[in-house]
Amino acid sequence: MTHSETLAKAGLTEAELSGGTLAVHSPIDGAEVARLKQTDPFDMPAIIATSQEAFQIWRRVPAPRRGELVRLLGEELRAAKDELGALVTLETGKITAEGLGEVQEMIDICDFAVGLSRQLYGLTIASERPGHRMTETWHPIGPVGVISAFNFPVAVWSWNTALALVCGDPVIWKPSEKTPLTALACKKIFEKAAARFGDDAPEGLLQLVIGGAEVGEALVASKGVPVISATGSTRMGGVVGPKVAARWGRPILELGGNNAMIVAPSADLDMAVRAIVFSAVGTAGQRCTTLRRLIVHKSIKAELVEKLIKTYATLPIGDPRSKGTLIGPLIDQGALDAMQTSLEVAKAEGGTVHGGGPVTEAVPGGAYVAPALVEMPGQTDIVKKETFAPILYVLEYVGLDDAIEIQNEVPQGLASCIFTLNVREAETFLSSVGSDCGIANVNIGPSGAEIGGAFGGEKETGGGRESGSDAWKGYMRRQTSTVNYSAELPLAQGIKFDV
Ligand code: UN1
Repeated sequence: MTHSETLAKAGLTEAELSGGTLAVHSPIDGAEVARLKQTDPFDMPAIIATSQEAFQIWRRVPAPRRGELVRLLGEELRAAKDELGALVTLETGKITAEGLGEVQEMIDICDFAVGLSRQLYGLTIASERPGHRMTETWHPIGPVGVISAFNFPVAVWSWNTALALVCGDPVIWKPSEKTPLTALACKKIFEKAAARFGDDAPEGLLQLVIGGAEVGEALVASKGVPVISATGSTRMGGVVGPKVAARWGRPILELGGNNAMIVAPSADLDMAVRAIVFSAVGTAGQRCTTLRRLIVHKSIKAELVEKLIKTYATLPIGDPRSKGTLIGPLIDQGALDAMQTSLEVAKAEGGTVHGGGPVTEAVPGGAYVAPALVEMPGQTDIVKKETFAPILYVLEYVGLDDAIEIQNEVPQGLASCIFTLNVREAETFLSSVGSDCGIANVNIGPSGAEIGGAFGGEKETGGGRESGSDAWKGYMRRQTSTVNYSAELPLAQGIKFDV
């Protein structure tokens, strides 16, 4: 299918795709596929005001009814799955299965949010005073600004939006400048759901703003947007987080990862190899959860490295739309350059690099690259950095305590895992003295998390949680209420204050 056909099938019109200043390229072949009109930063106050007005209406709609809108969104996503998946592939370079998988993740979070819309449970709390009742209630908080990254251009938006909508909050979405087309398509899918929903979905419940830093900064700076959920680099989060906090907003940050796998002597190595390859080279190493460090027991290191080198040599790299391809292109030439620079630094720090070179014969115009396996003498500076590319550093350990120390000794804290058949090792890894990450798995790679769990991590990963579990609480305000149904006025803490 040509790029134009993919765009048309996803419902994007010629008029929408042209006449603007933001050039959009497909990483598949570098072709320019659109010139989008950008949001004028001057319009941001009005956009935020519209969102505030929508909030006044939406917060009054009962939560299960709000859930109905998300149910319809899930239905529309099911109907559009193939076309939207293909557009994700066109715009990010993900292979077809991963493009479709991303849309599936959107459908799944919609289902989750629909169930949630009949819950949003509060608490009753035992009061220390006679004739008193204490409760905790969750209320809508207001407009949520969603700043999303290129690598999961639509799933991460949907995690935030499905929850925000059932929680009673409108959304203003600023997608990555590298992936605005999938955002346009999602906006249209949302509008279909909203049209079916009826009149109680206010105008401006979902607004899309397209552009660069200035547009994002307007969201970040505005008191009219109480929650900013930002996904991207640690550098970006380091700017956004303090700015949001300084105006008393709530940042939900999902930033860089430097995810590791410990492979213990008892590990099922064939299973480990499959998990390593998917999580290290899948999405061309451009997931937040990508496996970047392999911490292998000394006794099995040589065997495992040999198996991996063999498997890496067979991996089909090329057009992500072609059947059988497992590794598509990097997002752009800049990503490829950054990868090559990191490999040079790794060499200078004593690393032995296997693979990792550009694959020029794949598709002209795209930044295709062979995944790299890099044996390192220790956890040097470059290993502690996240390079958003398929580089897997291999380190060696002897005792489990050392392995856990190596695993935790990086600034990031997103995903981690251990391959072992030894229950003591597995439980230690998951315990309070084990992995310090937001995600810790046993006999599963660090990537490809299900939507049902809370997603996010500690340290420079930003501390935010999105998606499942009780992440919805981040999109609501908590209210504690004490009701006195007695004829006395006892004070808490036994204080006497007779007037
Ligand atoms: C991301 O890379 O920002 O766990 C999100 C995973 C996916 C989500 C990744 N479910 O790999």
